[in-house]
Amino acid sequence: MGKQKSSKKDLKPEDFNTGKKPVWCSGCGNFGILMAIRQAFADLGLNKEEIVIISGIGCSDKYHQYIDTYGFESIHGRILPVAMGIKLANHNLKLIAIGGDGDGYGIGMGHFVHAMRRNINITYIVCNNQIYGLTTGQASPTSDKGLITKSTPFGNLEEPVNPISLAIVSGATYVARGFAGDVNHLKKLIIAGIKHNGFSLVDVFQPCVTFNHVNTYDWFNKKVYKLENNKDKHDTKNKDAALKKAMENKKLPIGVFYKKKKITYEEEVEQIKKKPLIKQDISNIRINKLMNEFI
Ligand SMILES: Cc1ncc(C[n+]2csc(CCOP(=O)(O)OP(=O)(O)O)c2C)c(N)n1
Repeated sequence: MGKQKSSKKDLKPEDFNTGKKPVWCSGCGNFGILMAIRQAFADLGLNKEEIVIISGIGCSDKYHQYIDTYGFESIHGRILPVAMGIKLANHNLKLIAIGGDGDGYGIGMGHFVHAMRRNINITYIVCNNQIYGLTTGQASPTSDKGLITKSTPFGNLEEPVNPISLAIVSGATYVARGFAGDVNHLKKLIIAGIKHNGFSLVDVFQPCVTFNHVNTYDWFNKKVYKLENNKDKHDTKNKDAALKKAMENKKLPIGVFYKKKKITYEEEVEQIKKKPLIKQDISNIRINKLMNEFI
């Protein structure tokens, strides 16, 4: 945890650069997402000290190494429990959880659903390349049916998870999808997600140039369209309309699908709703008694 250097305001995107050279393959969609996140932090006027980036394990779980804020590298599939713990200890912090589709929609799927139904105020950015990148190209939960990968040499037999519809029905109160090839649009989605008071999901189409030769930049460029530019004027408050849009698969909508105002988990927890836990005097709590009981 922790390597932040400055408390000055009006930081520029490059001020969030740790100076470490990303290890991603050239052309990786993660570069676009990295740019969008740094720009979003700068546009929001955030200070390094108020942000914590939580990652898991995967190619898309290295953002804390390249963005100069607080950061914590957890384990594969456990991004959200760690993020929730930090949020409950100090809910004044901005919690940005970032990881891959394998991490979040595979091994971490249970945590994903429960974090959303709690509506805890965390922004979760999922770099969705439809493949396990770091482990060199196995099928992931969002791989299309029929996709040939190292683990599915005769074509993937399984239907993909639809994270957008899952998030809408599970209680997420801000559900958006971006594309790593449209950094400016993605930045706006991330800004709105961070400003939103509640659980926000930003699923991002992120081409893996090394292991996924189907869902490429060209493939996405031909398929994606922006919900906000569409002539049928999508209403982000309408859950049924959001689900209908989420189910589209000939063309792929990007933008905000669904947004709702709702009290957050941390605003409802009696013990912390007035003051973050770390600001409270706990000197009268006899920790030894507890320790003796449990250890
Ligand atoms: C508990 C556990 N299971 C499996 C692994 C092996 N593992 C590391 S990364 C990864 C998948 C990475 O895919 P994804 O989360 O989609 O991220 P990407 O690398 O594509 O960005 C797996 C299975 C692990 N590190 N820990």
